Amino acid sequence: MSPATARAVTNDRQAFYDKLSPHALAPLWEVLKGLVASEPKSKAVPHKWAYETLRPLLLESGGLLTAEEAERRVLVLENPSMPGMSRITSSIYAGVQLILPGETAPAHRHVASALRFVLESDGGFTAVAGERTDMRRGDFIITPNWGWHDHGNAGKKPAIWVDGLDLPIVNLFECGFSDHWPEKSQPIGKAEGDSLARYGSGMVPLRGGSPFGATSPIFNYPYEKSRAALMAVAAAGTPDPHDAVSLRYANPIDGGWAMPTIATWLTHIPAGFETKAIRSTDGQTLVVAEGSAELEVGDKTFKLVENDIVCVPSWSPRRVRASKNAIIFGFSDRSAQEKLAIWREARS
Ligand code: 1HN
Repeated sequence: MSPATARAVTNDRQAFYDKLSPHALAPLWEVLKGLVASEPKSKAVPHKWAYETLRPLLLESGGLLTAEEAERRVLVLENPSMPGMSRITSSIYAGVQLILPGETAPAHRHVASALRFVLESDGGFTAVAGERTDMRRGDFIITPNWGWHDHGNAGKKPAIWVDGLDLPIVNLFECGFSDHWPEKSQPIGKAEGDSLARYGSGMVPLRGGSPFGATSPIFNYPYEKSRAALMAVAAAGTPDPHDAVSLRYANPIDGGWAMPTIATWLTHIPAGFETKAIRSTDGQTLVVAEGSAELEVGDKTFKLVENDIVCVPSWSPRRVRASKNAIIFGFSDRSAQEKLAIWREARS
């Protein structure tokens, strides 16, 4: 085709496209390749939030407004490639929350499910659907969809934790509702430890499922128990080449992920151990609970120490090497992807 003919064809096509748009029509062939990629190209970029940088800024926010004024005093972990979109990966929201001694984050509920991974707490507590639980470092705590929840701090030091929510998923489907309890705190109708006693010892009540529907009936998986299990498994065998030593948090009713939309797990990497590259379609957020490690994500390498947070976009190859015995808490949208039968992984 001569350049003049090519120009004429382009002009004809453009003239045609201009006729389409007033009728809310568009030519698929101009966008097809972007819509159906040969493999995922995440909008998110790999990024590390160093706790050393983040913590003083979070504490500074504590001098500006109370937890009650803020409703939730949180610094959002914003993926640098998606500023203003309140998400750490394309489908998951994450933030770091602060409750100072004596403060209350008032009771509310929403369709979005939330998880907490506790970084600092000496008297921090949360109440979920009528049961209170102490928050201790390393605890994985769930706020199920539509469950009332409020947080407090009866201690003398700041309580700080990582929040993960499925908000981008709920908002994609446009099914978000929320509601406020008339008072600051909800009434407590259950004994502390009730859910763990009923569901957390390899036994469950003879009748009935989870009071939280598709979400695990256990709402605090204490670090003490999870860590002991992980380290016993580590002591009993050799680490997996790709997963090191990993256990996932399970719903005791059906053995599935603890939350219907968010997958959560705990990984131990022994000092000196290096995993082989692996990638999966779930965008991941990793929080260093113990030790230190180097994490390779695509062409970036992050040096990680305790409480550092890093995100791994969908389909980015990842590899980790522990410089000191490390324990990492991870969460992602894998739970939702598996239910929709779209999750994939590839190991090298
Ligand atoms: C929320 O309810 C909490 O309950 C934390 O602690 C973070 C971010 C967006 C929307 C709701 C909480 C949140 C949130």
